[in-house]
Amino acid sequence: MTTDKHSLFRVNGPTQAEIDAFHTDGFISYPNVFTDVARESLIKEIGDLDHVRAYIQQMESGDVEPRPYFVRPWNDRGPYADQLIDDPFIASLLGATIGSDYHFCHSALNIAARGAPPLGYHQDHHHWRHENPVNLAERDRYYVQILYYLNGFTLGDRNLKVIPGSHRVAPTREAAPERMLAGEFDEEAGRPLKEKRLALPPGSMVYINARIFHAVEPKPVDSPQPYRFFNIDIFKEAGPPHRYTQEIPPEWTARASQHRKKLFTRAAYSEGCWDPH
Ligand SMILES: O=C(O)CCC(=O)C(=O)O
Ligand SMILES: [Fe+2]
Repeated sequence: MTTDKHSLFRVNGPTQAEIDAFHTDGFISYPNVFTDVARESLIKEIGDLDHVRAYIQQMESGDVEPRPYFVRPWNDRGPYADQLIDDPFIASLLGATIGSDYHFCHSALNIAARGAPPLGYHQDHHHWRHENPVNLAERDRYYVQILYYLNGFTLGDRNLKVIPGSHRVAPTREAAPERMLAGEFDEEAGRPLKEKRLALPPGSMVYINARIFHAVEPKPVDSPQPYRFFNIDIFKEAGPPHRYTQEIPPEWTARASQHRKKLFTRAAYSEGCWDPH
C-alpha cells in the first residue's frame, strides 16, 4: 500500500512566514501544492471508489433528491490517500506548528454536488461546550484540520471562508461569529476580525487551527464544476479522544511504520469516555 513517490507535494515544509501565519491568522493556505501526478492520482483514486461512483451515478440520473455525500471516518483510502497521513511535508508542517507529540484523530470525505447548501460559521474543537474536567483540561490543546481541495473552488461556488485571528478569542458562549464580525472581539484578538473568502485552484490545501471560525458558501445549481471533492485529515495533540477520534482499522496498524504506529497509538472516542469517574 505505498506509492513510489517520496512526497505528494511540491514543497518539503513550511517557511517561517507560513508558521507565523498559522499562529497569527490561525490558518495557512497552500494553493496548488500537490504535484500534478499526486493531484490526478488522488482524484482518480477517490472517483474510482464504488460508493463515490454510485453516488455520482445517482446524482446524474436526476430522479433522486440531491443529497449530501459525507463519509466519516473515511477508511477505504487507496495508496495516495494513505500516504497523506504521514507524507514528509505533512509531518514537517505538523512538527513545525504543534510539535512532535500529536496523534492522527480521524478523516472524512465529502462531495458537494450542485445545489449543496451552505455550512455556517463554526469551530471544530470538540472539547468546547462540555464542562467535564477532561474537556476543560484539553480546551487549549491543538486540534488541527488539514483540508484538501483536489479540484479546487472559486469564489461564490462552495468556497471556504475564515475569520483570521478568531482562534485567539477565548471559546465562551459570547464569542459568536456574528459578534466577532461586528467588531466586539477585536481587542481580545488584537486585530480587526473580518471575513476572508478564499478561492483555490485544483490541488490545494488549507491547514487550520480548528479554533478558527470557518464556513462554506453554497454550490450554485448552475455551477460549472459538477462536484467539489473535499477530504480532510485531522490531528490532535496527544491526550484524551476528541468527539470523532476514530478506531484505527487493524490492517492500518499491521502495516504501519514506527512513526505511524505512534500516530495511531491513542484511545478512540467511545460513549461516556468523557464522563467523570
Ligand atoms: O467543505 C469545506 O470546505 C469545509 C468543511 C468543514 O468546515 C468541516 O467539515 O468541518
Ligand atoms: Fe469545519
